[in-house]
Amino acid sequence: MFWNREIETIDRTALESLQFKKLSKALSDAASTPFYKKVFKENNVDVKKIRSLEHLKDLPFTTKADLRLSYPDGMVAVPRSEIVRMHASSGTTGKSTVIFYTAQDIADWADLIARSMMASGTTRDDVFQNMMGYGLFTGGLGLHYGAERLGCMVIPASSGNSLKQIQLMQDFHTTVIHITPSYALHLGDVVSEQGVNPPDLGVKRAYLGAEPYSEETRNKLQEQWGLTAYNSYGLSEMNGPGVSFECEEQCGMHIWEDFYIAEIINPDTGERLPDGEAGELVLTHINRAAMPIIRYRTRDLTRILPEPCACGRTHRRMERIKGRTDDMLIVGGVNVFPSQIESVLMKIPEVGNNYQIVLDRHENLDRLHIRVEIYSKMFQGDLKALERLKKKVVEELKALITVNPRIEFLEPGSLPPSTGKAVRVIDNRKI
Ligand code: DLL
Repeated sequence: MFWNREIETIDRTALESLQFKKLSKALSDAASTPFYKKVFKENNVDVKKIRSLEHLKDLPFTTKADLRLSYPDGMVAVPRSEIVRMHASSGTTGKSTVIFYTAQDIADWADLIARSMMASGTTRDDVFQNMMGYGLFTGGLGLHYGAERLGCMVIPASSGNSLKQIQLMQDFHTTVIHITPSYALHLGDVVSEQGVNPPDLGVKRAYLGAEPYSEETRNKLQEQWGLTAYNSYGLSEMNGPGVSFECEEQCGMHIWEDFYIAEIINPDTGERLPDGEAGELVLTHINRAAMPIIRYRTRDLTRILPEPCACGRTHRRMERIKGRTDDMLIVGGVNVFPSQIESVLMKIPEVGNNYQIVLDRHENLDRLHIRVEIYSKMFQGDLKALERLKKKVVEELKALITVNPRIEFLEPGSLPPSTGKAVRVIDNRKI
């Protein structure tokens, strides 16, 4: 199903010339902002000399630190009176980063989300329960406006308050949900505790995003809830959700290339990599009047899949995010991504829905400690069964990450539940 067949299936040559037209406008808008005026001058960039998409790679990157430096409005390209909304990222370290939108930017974003949701079959007949936080975070309002644009009935539930969520699902026959994967795992458990079988709620489709998760977690959630789950990727700096979305094929997320120019770079050297190679995603927003951002280093690691998709859309897809350049753990010299640990845990049926990775240093040696909730029935059996399970978890983890972890089994509900973005890693080594 297409929201805008013409743009979604546009041929690549036409798409590239549209991208170039929009890029030229974004660059001249950017050049009018205090931040880019300075950066372009320092780097001898004359935006008028950028005559093809290829030249983009000669421009400097923009980083999260740059956004902080230009806080609050050093990257704004329109008069204050044209701005109708701002969002901000959570900013766990330092100042948060603020993003601004004109009325047209908000309308365009809503249209993009409507396109994204329809790509997996959501229509005006659906009841859409939005369980992402409303407020400065983009997850709530971002999909809200898009779902309304599509014509769904929207339940602006926001995150948390699980019993209320379940009641809303039951009373209003929710068919589509938007939720972080960690909250979906937790909510599924709460539904079962209420004596309800999650598939009986009748939810058909889930949009999962805002945090990294593995294919195994998707499979687990699909089974637990009896629904089809689609991956959705975005970041505040690029509007929020809607940068890329999965279609009905569920095999990678279409990057909406009429809004964003995507590049993959080697995170160490900054050099651009060809399609198919894994590296850091760099995005240029070419469709936001209030705040153009050029070559933004997302820190997210992925690959671009250039092969055509069976759905007929010509916008290239990106693979599930493998991790962030800054969430890679180095344990005793070995690089470990939390997503690797999750992929092992979530395919073991006895393992429950929550886990935590704790790193310590003892006598100068790194120790990886994984605290895992397992289903209560495992604690009712004999100790030997628990030992066997522990051995299995350790062996499977060791085979993938080559580090020997210490595993601690916990009863369900022992770890703090997540209602938004989960905090999975506790690194005590820095202290
Ligand atoms: O999380 C926007 C969003 C909301 C996306 C709802 C999808 C759904 P930020 O708070 O700025 O924005 O965080 C952005 O979250 O750079 C990724 O590291 C991570 N992230 C977002 N979506 C995914 C995903 C929103 N599907 C940061 N898979 C990004 C993995 C994701 N990581």
